[in-house]
Amino acid sequence: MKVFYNDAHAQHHGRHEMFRGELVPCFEIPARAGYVLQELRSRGFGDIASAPPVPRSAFERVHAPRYLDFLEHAWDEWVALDPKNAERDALPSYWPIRTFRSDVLPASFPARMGLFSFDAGSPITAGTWKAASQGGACAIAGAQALAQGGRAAFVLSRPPGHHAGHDFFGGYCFINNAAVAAQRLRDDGLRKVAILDIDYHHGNGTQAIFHERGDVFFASVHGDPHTEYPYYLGYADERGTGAGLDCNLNLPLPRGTDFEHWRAAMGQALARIRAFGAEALVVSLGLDTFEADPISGFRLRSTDYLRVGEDLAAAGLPTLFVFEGGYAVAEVGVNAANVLEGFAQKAG
Ligand code: 7XA
Ligand code: ZN
Repeated sequence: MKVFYNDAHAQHHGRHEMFRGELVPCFEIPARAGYVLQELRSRGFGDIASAPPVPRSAFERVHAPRYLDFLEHAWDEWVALDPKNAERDALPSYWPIRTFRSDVLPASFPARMGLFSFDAGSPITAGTWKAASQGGACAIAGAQALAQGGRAAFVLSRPPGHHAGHDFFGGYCFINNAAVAAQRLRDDGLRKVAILDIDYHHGNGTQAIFHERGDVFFASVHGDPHTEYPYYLGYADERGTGAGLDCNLNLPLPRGTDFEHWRAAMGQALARIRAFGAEALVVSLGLDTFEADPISGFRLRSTDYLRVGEDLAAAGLPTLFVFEGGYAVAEVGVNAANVLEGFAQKAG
């Protein structure tokens, strides 16, 4: 299996995020990707390469130009406000909630920071744009590998992507790698593409990007948003709209769900993807479903991830895995590699 490794990922290294009323060290840290890379190497996944940069127009297929402008220059604007800002991350503190305008682009950097975000948990750092845009390039390379006939590929990148929407960041995500890849598969000629999101957290950004489209099916198995982040999207009654009606499937599960019940939900999602007639599958691969994850609440064990990979391979589709969440840092490498190994063994 080809692995597209984002060798710029460590340039995004947030110091703090706002969590339960205080600034705490970030959960989403470079070591996460390091452990996955190390585990893949030790298991003999030999075909690990970086990806060539892509023009920004590749991201404009799913993201708004004014959002990308903001993201690309955010760090310089932040430091221009006060040279001491170079020593601290940029976090938003104001948001245009209902009744405010979002069509106006304020001159104020803090105001634009809030306009283009939905939480205070996603710091922008000196290397955020470099890392996130190179992650998008890896997603494009992964999609191309599939479009050229590959059975499977893995995008090993951070920051993750599935919470990032058409014009906003949040949930540690800036560029939506899974959405960029799915769009690229469509642009390369595939008629129908499915995205299966198995991260603990609902992929609100991905859902929103494709909600009105009938060519990209989005299915997600995740913690019930009544109690779990991102709270405001991910409910079972969200089925898509217009041409996208019934091309969206949310399967929220209660905190504490074990592998047996989680696996049944994933099976339901795969059955719908089959019925949709997808020609390729993009998997938003979050490993924060693991029993020891510090910010999540499902109960999957390390060996369960082998079965996850097998079930995904049994779907028989060209499959692109895209790394998302997973914060039990020491175990995230084993868990990710187990999915890929289970897939590879079953796919033959
Ligand atoms: O899949 N998404 C994540 O893993 C990020 C969840 C962010 C939770 C933020 C809690 N303050
Ligand atoms: Zn997550």
